[in-house]
Amino acid sequence: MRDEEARNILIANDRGGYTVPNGRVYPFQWNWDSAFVALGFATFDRDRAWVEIETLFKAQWTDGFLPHIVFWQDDPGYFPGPERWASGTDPLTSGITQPPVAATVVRALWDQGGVADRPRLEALFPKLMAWHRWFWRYRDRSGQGLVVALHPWETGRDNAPEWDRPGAAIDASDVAPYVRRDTSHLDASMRPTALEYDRYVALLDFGRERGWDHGRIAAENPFQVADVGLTMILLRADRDLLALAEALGRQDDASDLRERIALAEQGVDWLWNEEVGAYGSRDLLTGEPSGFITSASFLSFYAGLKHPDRDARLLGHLDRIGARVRYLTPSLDPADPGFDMMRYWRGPVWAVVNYMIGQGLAETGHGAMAERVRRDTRDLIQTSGFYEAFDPTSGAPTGGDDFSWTAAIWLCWAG
Ligand code: 2M8
Repeated sequence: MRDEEARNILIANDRGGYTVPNGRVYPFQWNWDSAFVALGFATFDRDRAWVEIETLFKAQWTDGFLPHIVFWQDDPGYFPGPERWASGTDPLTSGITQPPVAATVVRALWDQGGVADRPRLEALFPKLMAWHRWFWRYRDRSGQGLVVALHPWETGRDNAPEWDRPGAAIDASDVAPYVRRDTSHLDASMRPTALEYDRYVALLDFGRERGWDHGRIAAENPFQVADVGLTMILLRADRDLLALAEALGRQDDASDLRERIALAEQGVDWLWNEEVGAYGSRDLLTGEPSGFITSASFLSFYAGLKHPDRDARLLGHLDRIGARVRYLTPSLDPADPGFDMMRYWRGPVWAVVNYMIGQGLAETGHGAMAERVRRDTRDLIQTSGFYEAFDPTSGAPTGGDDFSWTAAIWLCWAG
C-alpha cells in the first residue's frame, strides 16, 4: 500500500526532468535530494532515474562545481531564491554545493542496468569526475583528504550544533533585510533559529560579493569546517567513481581516484575524537573538534572504513542511543543537552541518513545493527507517513509532508 503512495509522491513532485523535495517548502531542484530520488525512480522507471541526474548536471558550472539548488523556474515560496544568489549562470543556481552522493547513485543505476546504459554512463562520467576534482581542488586546499564546508547548507545538516562555535566567526550584525519563507509553511520550532538564518544569509552575501569565485571564497571565508558528513560521503563516492572509471577503462582518472582514496583514509584520522569515541567535524581555522556525536558520526561505515577499535566504540554509542530512543538514528545524541527531538538537524531522524548508515553497517559486517536501522526507518514511515523527518522518541512527523527523498528511500530500501 505504501509502495504506491511513495511512487505517487515522486510522480506528483516531478516537474519534468527533475523532482522537487516538496512542492511548497522546497520548490526547486536540490542536489543530493535528486540523487536519492533517482534511487526511488530506479525501482519502477530506470530511464526517469537517469534523467534526474542528467538534469542536475545540466546546471554544472565550467569549473566542475555542482550547485546545491537549481532554479529551473522562479517561485516566491522559498527564500533565498535566484535573485539573492545572483549566480549569473544559465540556469540560475545557488553558489554553494551539497554532499556528493551522485557518483554512488550512478554506480547503483549502472549495476542494475548494465551495458544498455553505457552511453549514459560515458556521458555522465566526466561530469562526475569534474565535480570530484572541484572538491579536491577547492575544498581540500592543503591536501589533507578532507572536505571543508564553507556554508552550513553545504553539509545538508543545516542547523547541526557542530556549526554553532565556528559560526560565531560570521559577522551577521549587518545583514541586508530579508524575509524568511520557511516559517510561513512550517512551525518555527521545527526550523533553524533567527540567528542561524542571519548567519546563512551573511555567508551567502559574502560569496555573492566575491562573484562566486570559488578560489577566493575558499581562501577568505570566515566559516571553514572540515565536515565529517561531507568527508565520509566523498570518500564513499570516490570509491564508487573508481569502480566506474575501471568499468570504462579510464586509467588516469582511476589512478587519481586511488590516490585520493588513500589520502582520505589517512585524513579522517583528524576527525576521530578519542575522548568522545566518535568521528566528528572540526573547525579548520581553529583546529577545534566539535565534540558532538551526530548521525554523521556513523557514516564511517558507509565510507568503507574498517577500524576495529573505533567501530566497537561507534557501535557502543549506537547501542546506547538505541536504548534511549525508540527510533534510530537521531541527528544528535539524545544525551546531549542541546538535543531537541523536533528541531530539524538537532534531534529528528532522517530517512536518507539512516539509509547511508544502514547500508554502511551491512557492507562492513554489522548486520544486526543495520537491520535495526532499516526496521526503524520502515516503522517510522509506516506509522507516520512520508515526512521530511521524524521525532526519534515518539515517531511524530516533523517538517514537510509528501517528501520526495523519504518516498525514494522507502522504495529502494526501507519498505
Ligand atoms: C534542507 O536545507 C535547505 C537549504 O538547502 C533549507 O532548509 O532551506 C536540508 O535538510 C537539506 O539537507 C535538504 O537538501 C533540503 C531540501 O530537502 O532542505
